[in-house]
Amino acid sequence: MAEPPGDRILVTGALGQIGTDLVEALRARHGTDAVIATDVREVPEHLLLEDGPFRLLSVLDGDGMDAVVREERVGTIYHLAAILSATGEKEPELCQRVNVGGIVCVLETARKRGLRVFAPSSIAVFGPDCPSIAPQVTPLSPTTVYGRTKVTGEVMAVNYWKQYGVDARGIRYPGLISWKTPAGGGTTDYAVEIFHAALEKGHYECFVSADTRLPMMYIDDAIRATTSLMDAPVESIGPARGGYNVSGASFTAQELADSITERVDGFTCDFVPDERQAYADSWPADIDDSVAREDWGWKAEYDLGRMVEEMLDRLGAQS
Ligand code: NAD
Ligand code: AKB
Repeated sequence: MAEPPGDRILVTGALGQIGTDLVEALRARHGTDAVIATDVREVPEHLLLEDGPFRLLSVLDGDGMDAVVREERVGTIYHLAAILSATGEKEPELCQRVNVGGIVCVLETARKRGLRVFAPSSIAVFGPDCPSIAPQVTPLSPTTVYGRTKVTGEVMAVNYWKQYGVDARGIRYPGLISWKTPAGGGTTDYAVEIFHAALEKGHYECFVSADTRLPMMYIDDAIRATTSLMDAPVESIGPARGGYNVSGASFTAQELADSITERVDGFTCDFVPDERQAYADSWPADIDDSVAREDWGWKAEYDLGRMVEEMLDRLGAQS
């Protein structure tokens, strides 16, 4: 492996739901200047990423990525740029181009420049044949284009490790619930939208059925999972390195609505499933994360009640 140009961190897709939180967390740990946020679009005014380095960068621009890595003396890439499931089904070619093309660019840059890589996977790698509590090792037969791109990403990460020694690691994130940035075109977006609707309108029309149960996770747990995995010594990382199962909290859309009703007077929720119901139905209800617990000591801290409290407090304080 080549010597990396430096030890700074580059984050792709930094303006998205996870990126806004992850950049802040990485800057708090490593220093503001050590983390270069990048995205294909300019920083919107309401985001305060301007207090640290930001570069416009498409993950499909291999030469551009290589130049930023050298100029900014990067040693690790957190690769978050992607097209999520609901947008991906509407625009399958874009989804494949960005998700598969992006991981190819990142892994190739890492191979040439000796970088470490974090590249998230998703519960969308599972398909209808998966047991309702998804094991770490099971056939991966996703029905969505997005899910198939995530399986490709996992396989490539493992192959680059085995063939070239690129230390690429990933997590199969559940649906993530956060308050700083809106969710970005996925199936699990209802679990974020419902909080905004509850506080702004007292009502939400949920696009999956009341009994839809999916694995979810609060953003603080997701960020801690990410940094814990990247902090773990390489000897502790096993064959699941391309996509570790991590569990947060599993609940139905009705249970989520009920938990908000307990805390927001008069909140009501209707359930009017649309095409996203089919994607949700193809995913497991819960996750077995025993391998992540064993390999790098993973344990979630937020259950449904704690997460709902925190979301309402944070969003309430913002408005
Ligand atoms: P998001 O949609 O909120 O953000 C993605 C970002 O990528 C956006 O800011 C977008 O501008 C950027 N982007 C799109 N095309 C690009 C390109 N060509 N070059 C550079 N940037 C580009 O997504 P997110 O929710 O933050 O997800 C980040 C990662 O985590 C993705 O890989 C996603 O598959 C994975 N993931 C997310 C969730 C979740 O619930 N948020 C769950 C499982 C996995
Ligand atoms: C989506 O719904 O597409 C994402 C995911 C679970 O990967 N939130």
